Amino acid sequence: MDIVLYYAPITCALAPYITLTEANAKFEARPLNFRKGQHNSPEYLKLNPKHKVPLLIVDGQPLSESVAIQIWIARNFPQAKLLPADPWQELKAISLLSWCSGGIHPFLARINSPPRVCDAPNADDSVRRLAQAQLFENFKIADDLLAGREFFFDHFTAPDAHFFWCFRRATQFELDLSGFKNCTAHFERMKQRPSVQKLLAFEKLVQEEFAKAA
Ligand SMILES: N[C@@H](CCC(=O)N[C@@H](CS)C(=O)NCC(=O)O)C(=O)O
Repeated sequence: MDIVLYYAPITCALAPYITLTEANAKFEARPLNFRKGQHNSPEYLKLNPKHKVPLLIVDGQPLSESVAIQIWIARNFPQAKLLPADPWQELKAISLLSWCSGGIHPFLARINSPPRVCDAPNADDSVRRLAQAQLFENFKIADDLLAGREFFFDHFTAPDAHFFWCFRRATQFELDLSGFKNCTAHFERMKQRPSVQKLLAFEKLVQEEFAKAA
């Protein structure tokens, strides 16, 4: 099986990089340089007209959307137990993945780039303030879910990787995250995992390459 992951530093494509690594999958991570608009190139748009990462190519067939990608990885590498075995718990994990992708990520995107959602003059601060309030409401829910636990389930699963990305993205903005003690502990725990360390080393390398090419 030939697996390619289109990836860009900082982005939510970090999450499938982590789970593919946890699964011990042989895959090629193909970095896209967003600053150079590589995600909008005609070649990439043929693969993903939504011009987004992550994108998984399996034996030449593209699969977009984090949730589907995570389920594909979990199904194809069952030994990694990336989703809980119990059917109900598995659905709870898919629910968490959907929440990260559709319920948390959009607020991070708004904080990162207010003009993408509002072009009224001088609206940036207001967009950021509202997005932060909704982000924090979601982080409070995650903080409660993580109380007294190492992971969302009884072992590391795909939602841990996706939520790790969400929280990490929030740490890159000037936000006071000190109220989310369990999320912070989860974040620190995740950083210790060999898969995450491999990802962070890869990200650094890619960023250095991009800086040279700037
Ligand atoms: N719903 C998608 C969202 C993916 C997404 O928004 N990716 C961002 C990076 S975090 C991206 O590629 N943005 C580039 C663009 O919108 O042009 C998923 O969960 O996979």
